[in-house]
Amino acid sequence: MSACRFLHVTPNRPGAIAIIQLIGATDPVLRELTDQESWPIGRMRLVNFSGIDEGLAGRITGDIAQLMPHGGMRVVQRLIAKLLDLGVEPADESSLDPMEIYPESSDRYEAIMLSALARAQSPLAVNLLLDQPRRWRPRPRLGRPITEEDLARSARLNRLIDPPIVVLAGPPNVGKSTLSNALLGRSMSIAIDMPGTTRDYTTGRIELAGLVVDWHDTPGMRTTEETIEAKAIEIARGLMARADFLIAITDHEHDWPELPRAADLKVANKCDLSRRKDADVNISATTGENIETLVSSVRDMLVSPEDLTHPGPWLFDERIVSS
Ligand SMILES: Nc1nc2c(ncn2[C@@H]2O[C@H](COP(=O)(O)OP(=O)(O)OP(=O)(O)O)[C@@H](O)[C@H]2O)c(=O)[nH]1
Ligand SMILES: [Mg+2]
Repeated sequence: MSACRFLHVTPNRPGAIAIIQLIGATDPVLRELTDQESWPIGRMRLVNFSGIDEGLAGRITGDIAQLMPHGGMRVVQRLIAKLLDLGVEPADESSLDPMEIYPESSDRYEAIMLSALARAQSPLAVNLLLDQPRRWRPRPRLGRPITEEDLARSARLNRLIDPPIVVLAGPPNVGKSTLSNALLGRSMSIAIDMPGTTRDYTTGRIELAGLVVDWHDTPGMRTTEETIEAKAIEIARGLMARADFLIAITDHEHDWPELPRAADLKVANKCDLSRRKDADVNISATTGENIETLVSSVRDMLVSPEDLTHPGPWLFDERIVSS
């Protein structure tokens, strides 16, 4: 059965239905997995996947089949474990023709779009990606060369597919972890009234008004004798330097932090106690005041409303150009 490979084509997060594509000699795998003997091409049927879940399965072409279990992470993990047990190896998506992975698509433009849709992390990517085949098909639409402006806009829009890195940096005790926890809606890092509470940086993937980002809380920037904390601050500085978006945060009692590069946004926390005039936005992580404004500012600066509504083509995958 080694001639068959699998590819999980729906995004790697919970959904209603997951799709796992089988490529190659699918027939024996389908038989083994479902206890159903005959697999005519073009017929989907309800099956039991080895007691793991009930779902749809069928052969789309001679060498492509689809398994559609429920989209819970656990079900998908167990089904993939079963496939590995059966000797079905994961396929390397980049080595496959998109039409092979998405045989239901009407052309290569649509197939490449579907592969981006499966990888895209941000809800805001969906409608924009769905419209891309229409924008890229040579006739009658894209009757012009790709411009520098298209490329720059595309690089920004790609943040809808690969989450950008957002880093929060500031002195100890100004409320970095409280803000991070409020945004995450769960306890990501320990926030207490003691400078130096966060000693290593913690990360969480969060959605900011439709844009998914990798959010990094960092330890308060200070000079310290403690080796581990000093090391953590050093690592955090490296992260700040390569962040897609750097937020400087302070409060009325502290200065702005010295950062390895200019901050993209200056946030003053604890506005319930006192405000700062030299901040771009005053917030309170504990009362929630202006948190929505902060969220939409970061979103708009990373992926602007102009980019989202621009009618031009989005170069979301190199392969779309040579289609
Ligand atoms: N009044 C008020 N207190 C806040 C606010 N945000 C955080 N605090 C308090 O400030 C203290 C420090 O908060 P943390 O979130 O731990 O601060 P931090 O910046 O992560 O601190 P380190 O990890 O030590 O760098 C806690 O007692 C919080 O409850 C706010 O908006 N208003
Ligand atoms: Mg902290």
